Amino acid sequence: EGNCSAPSDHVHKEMKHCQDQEMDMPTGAISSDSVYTLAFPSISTADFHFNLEKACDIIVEKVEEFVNKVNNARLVLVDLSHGSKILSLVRTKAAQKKIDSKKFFTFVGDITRLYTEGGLGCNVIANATNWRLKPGGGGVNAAIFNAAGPALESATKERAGSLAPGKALVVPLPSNSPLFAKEGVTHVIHVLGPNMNPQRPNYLNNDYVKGCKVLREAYSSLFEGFATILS
Ligand code: AR6
Repeated sequence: EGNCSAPSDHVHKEMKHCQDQEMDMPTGAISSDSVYTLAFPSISTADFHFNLEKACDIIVEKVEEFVNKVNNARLVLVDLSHGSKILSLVRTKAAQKKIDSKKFFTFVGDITRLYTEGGLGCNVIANATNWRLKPGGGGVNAAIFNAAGPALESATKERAGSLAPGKALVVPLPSNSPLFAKEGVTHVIHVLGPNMNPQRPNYLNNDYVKGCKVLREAYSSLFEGFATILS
């Protein structure tokens, strides 16, 4: 078994700019016409300490809403390890809800190396960021800003100086960014989730009524942002 929980025919290049690779695809794979792919991490569930079961319910609810609306796109929830609790919770719940596994699946890997290390072409990736939209700080935010180089920092700054919890910001990646050149990523969507970590700004003090509302809003903003790229 590979590192992908999706059928193996999905682990192929299906992006517009990779159409010359079409013949690599096994029969039965999605027609490679234009399957836009958004890879996203589980927002708020590591450094921001958000409850995993609650996050899982929200992820699957929002994914289901999105995949029912859109045809030429798919969503991939990514985490670093095979032992990822959130991936296994979401996989189980998505299967229960019979979500189409061509339109949504989970994947183990570094979100900055999905194509070069995992063979998964993703043209858009989401970042679980901080309110200042600043590089560093650990987690997926540090990894993405690092891999994308200074081009992402300046492209982000041009668009916004900060982000409110629940909001997302779509940033087209300049073609001189290594993440564009090597991985084929054309856009990064920064998302700020709810924070349940007392050491971080906008701490919600365990208020999960507010927290769940903000996390729902965060995924809505993320998927709406992705939809603007599709249209
Ligand atoms: N590739 C894929 N998934 C990753 C990677 C990676 N390279 N790195 C982490 N994850 P987190 P948050 C997973 O903590 O909880 C930052 O410092 C990780 O296992 O990155 O929203 C920001 O600046 C987890 O499943 O984000 C903010 O201040 C998920 O990504 C704060 O952390 C999110 O973990 C945001 O905290």
